Amino acid sequence: MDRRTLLKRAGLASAGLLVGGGAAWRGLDLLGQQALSIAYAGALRQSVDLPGMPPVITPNDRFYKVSKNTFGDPALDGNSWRLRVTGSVANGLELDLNAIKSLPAVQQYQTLECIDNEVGGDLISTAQWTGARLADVLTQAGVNGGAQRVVFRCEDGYSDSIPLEKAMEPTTLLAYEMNGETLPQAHGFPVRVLSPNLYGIKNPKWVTEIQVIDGDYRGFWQQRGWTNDGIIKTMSRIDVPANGSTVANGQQRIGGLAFAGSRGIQSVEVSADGGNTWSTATLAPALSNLTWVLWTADWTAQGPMPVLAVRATDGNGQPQPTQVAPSLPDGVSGIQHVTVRVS
Ligand SMILES: Nc1nc2c(c(=O)[nH]1)N[C@H]1C(S)=C(S)[C@@H](COP(=O)(O)O)O[C@H]1N2
Ligand SMILES: [Mo]
Repeated sequence: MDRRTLLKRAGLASAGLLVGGGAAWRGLDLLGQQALSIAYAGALRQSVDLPGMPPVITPNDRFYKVSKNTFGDPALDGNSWRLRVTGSVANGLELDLNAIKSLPAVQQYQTLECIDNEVGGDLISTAQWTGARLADVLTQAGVNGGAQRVVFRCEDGYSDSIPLEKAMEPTTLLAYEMNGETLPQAHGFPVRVLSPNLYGIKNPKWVTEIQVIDGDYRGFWQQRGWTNDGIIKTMSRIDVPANGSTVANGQQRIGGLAFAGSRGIQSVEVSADGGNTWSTATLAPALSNLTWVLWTADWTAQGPMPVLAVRATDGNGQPQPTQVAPSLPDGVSGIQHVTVRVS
């Protein structure tokens, strides 16, 4: 079974962002969930006021879900759960959830994107995460000289790895909270790894073992032909107007999002003539340099069927790759086109 079939069978590829009603969600969250942290509620207010745009933070129950587990995800017990640190370390460790939570807590806004996300797709979401630095755990274990990679093994038999250098970055986390709530089961309860700038495959859920190794490692998806680097490609998406919708002649707004891992977005451009001419969009402030940015642009709609397009440039000045590529082996590239009818 290929990856897409696997995901489709699990019925998960379609569980993504709410399309439409972004503003309504924002209102609901601000009024309905008093438990939300002030920082979270404040950040949510930075959502863009244009019907059909996603909120800048994705509510937990709207966050995209992907796992290989067709017949159900692990349901771990937070009390008996242990995280073992093994391999090329001076002291092997066995930590419980309290030990992880007693380490200095880091809060960060970060966008996750599946490597199987299509051009214009919805397997991308943003949350405020809370967790411990993986570096703190590795330092406690004492990584041996010569170690090269860190392997994560999970309750569902999933595994993947990242370079030791990446593991030691202060933004690589063992996360146990999502948007101010206990990490939901579907997202890896009790602890998942967050590796900013790397696709979802490198962000393992239900992690039970961290193994430091000297050599290379091929994880679950690498054994099935997928990349072992997993660096997020710069992407951009049009949310408003929807493909195939009808808009009124005259002044309109286009809106969407753009994401470039931890590189940030420098600029977004939109085209209303299928990519012949481009103009600069307005960027909403990003919640952090690890998140997507929301953008809008004014547009004078003229008929009969204009084709809109979007492209982004990352924080290093690198334009989004426009060459059409499939998701296998290292993520799609290409430009999204949206065709509308002008009434
Ligand atoms: N243990 C485990 N972790 C996993 C997976 C999995 O199947 N098992 N899927 C990965 C993939 S492909 C993605 S895109 C992200 C999705 O995270 P989310 O469901 O919290 O959005 O989890 C990753 N971590
Ligand atoms: Mo994924």
